[in-house]
Amino acid sequence: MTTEKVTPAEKASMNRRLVVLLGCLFATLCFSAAAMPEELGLPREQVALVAPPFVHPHEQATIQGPKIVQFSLTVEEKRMVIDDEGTTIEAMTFNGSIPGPMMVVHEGDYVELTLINPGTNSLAHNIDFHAATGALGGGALTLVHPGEQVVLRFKATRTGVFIYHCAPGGDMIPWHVVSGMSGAIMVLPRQGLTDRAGNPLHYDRVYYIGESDFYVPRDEKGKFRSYASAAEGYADTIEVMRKLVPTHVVFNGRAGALTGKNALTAKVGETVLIVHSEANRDSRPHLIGGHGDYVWETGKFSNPPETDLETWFIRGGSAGAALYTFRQPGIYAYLTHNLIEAVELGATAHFKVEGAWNDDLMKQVKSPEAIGVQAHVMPTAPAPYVH
Ligand SMILES: [Cu+2]
Repeated sequence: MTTEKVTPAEKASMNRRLVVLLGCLFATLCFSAAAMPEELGLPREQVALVAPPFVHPHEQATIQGPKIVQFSLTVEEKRMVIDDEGTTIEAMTFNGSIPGPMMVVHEGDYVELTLINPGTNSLAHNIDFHAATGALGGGALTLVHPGEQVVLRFKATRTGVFIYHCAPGGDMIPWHVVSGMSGAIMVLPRQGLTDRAGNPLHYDRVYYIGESDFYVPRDEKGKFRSYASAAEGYADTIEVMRKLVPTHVVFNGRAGALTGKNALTAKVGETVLIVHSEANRDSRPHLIGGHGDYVWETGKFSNPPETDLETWFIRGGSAGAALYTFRQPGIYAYLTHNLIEAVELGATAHFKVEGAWNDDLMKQVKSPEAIGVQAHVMPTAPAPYVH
C-alpha cells in the first residue's frame, strides 16, 4: 500500500483527468455505436469482381443511400509469364491477376472485404487500402497466414481512384508489391463525375490499367532466371530491386497484355474512362493521337479535373483517371511517355477504335512520293478571289 500523501490540488487534478478520460470513453462508445452500419440498417450487396482491364458493372451516379458493399479477394501465389520471351516471375496476386481487380463503390458506402490466404500459399499477406482511414489502411488488421482469412470493413469517405496493395512489413512490402500485389478501388461521388463547373460527366466504358515494374534476376550469362518458388528467388530479387532499375515495366502483368488481339476496344463517339495505377514507381500516361479530355491526375474527384492534357503524371503509390471521347477510328497506343520503358520494357497498350474517319480533323493531303515530283495540279482550279 502506498503511504504517499495526495494533496487536494493533486486530487482535483486526478479527478479532472478521470472526468476527461470517462468523457473520451463515453464519446468513443457513442461514436462507435453511431458508426456501426448494422445498426443503421444498411443494405448489403455482394459484388463479384472481374479481372482487369475490365471492371464489374456499377452505377455511375446513384440515388440509392449508402450500403455495405462486400468483396472477396483470394491471394494466389503462382508462376506468371511476363513477356513474349517467356520470362517468368513467382508472382503474388490478388485473385490471380496483376493488377488485382478494381472495386467500385460510392462515397459513404462501406467496403467489406474478405481476404483469403489459402493453405496452399507459403507467405503471409495483408491489404493496405489507400482509400481507408486508420490501421495502416487496414494493413494492421488484415495480416493472414496461409490457411487463414479475415474480414475488414472501412467507410469510403473520400472520392477518387486509390490503390490497394499488400504490405506485410519490412522488405516484404516492396517485394510483394513488385511481385504483383496491388490493385485499385474507385470511390465515385454519389452524383457521379463532374467537370469544373459541376456539369455531369459520363463514360461509356471503363478500363483499368495497372502498371508494374518487375526486377528479374539474371544468371551469369545475362539470361533471366526462374525459380522454383518465391522464397527461392527472394534474395536475388531484392538485390536487383535495390539497384532501382526494373527489367520490365508493363501494363496488366506482362508485355503485350493489352496490345494486338488483346487491345482495348472503343467506338468513335464513345467516352472511355481510363484508370491507371502504379503502386511503386512514377509513370506518364500518354494516348498517341488523342488526349485526356478530363484528367484527375492525382485521381481524387473532389479536385476539378484538368482538361485537354497531352501527357499526365501518375505518382508512384497512386492511381489517376482520364476521360476521353474518341473522335477518330484506328489503333491508338496508350503508353508511358518514358518511351524507353514503353517500347523497350513493355509499358504499352493499344486501343482499337472503330468508326468513320473525320477528314476535317485530319487528312493525308498527299501520300508519300519522291521528293521533286511536280506539285499536283488540281483538275479544277479553286474559285479565284473575287475582285
Ligand atoms: Cu503479400
